[in-house]
Amino acid sequence: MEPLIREVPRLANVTKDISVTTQLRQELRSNGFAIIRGLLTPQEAKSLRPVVRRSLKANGRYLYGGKFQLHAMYTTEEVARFLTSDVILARLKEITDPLEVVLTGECDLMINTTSSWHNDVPHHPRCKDGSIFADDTFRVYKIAFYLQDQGDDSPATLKVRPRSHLKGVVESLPARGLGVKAGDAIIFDVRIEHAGQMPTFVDRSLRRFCELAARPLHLDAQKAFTLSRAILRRIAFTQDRVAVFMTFGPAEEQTYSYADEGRLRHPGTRGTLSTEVLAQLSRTTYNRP
Ligand SMILES: O=C(O)CCC(=O)C(=O)O
Repeated sequence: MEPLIREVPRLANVTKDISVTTQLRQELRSNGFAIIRGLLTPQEAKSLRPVVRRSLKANGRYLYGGKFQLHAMYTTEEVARFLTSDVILARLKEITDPLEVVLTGECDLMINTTSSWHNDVPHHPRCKDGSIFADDTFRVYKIAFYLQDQGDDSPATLKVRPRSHLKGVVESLPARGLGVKAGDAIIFDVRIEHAGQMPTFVDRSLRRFCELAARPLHLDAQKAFTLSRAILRRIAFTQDRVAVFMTFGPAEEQTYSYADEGRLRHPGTRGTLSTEVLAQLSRTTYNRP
């Protein structure tokens, strides 16, 4: 199979400029997010889009006006190859260094879902007393690849409240849109408040209508919402919003317990992967002994 992403010898891709790495880590620690520009070439990002679409078509769930798939790297060979490629892992290792990088196994694909403000730790036991937000040693991150250009002011752009990873849910913190080009990667602390594409008035009305109409007609309301929204998007020539997300952290207890929590909530799914990819996943993904 033709690789989606350049084959780079292990460690050859580590950034030569130590100040770039230091800045990346500082931004993550203090702001709770950072952008790595051009991690993928535009061609690589373009080749990934049909892979994500196919995977979502075969496996995804209708949700929030789009489709969403959990644990995609366990079902889709090309996604697993891409996310565990040396190009990606070497950059993640720069963040977790001197510890090895560990993938938690959370890996989501999405197309056209709508969103609201949230963080990714509401179910974590240390979220209830807020102690997770006071812990500056906590380093669990998500890497997000949006596979189309999204300008700073576009409704499609990921929005974050910088520094909220250390404060919890704080609506008064100003939000910032993270404009990206296809191929850029956004890394964010799983504690940060963030939001994807907000539903418009039309989305909210359509959703309400689908919920009301679905019950008597014995339809799946989420599916009806997604499909009717897809028709509206097509009429308006709106480009699909496609993304890949993966969670990682340093090889230490904080990452392992975050992974355990995730597995309790979403027990894993497994597809048919090649022996080579399975071996790569078991080398890089956390497995509680
Ligand atoms: O749809 C988006 O861009 C937001 C994704 C998100 O909130 C998440 O992955 O936690």
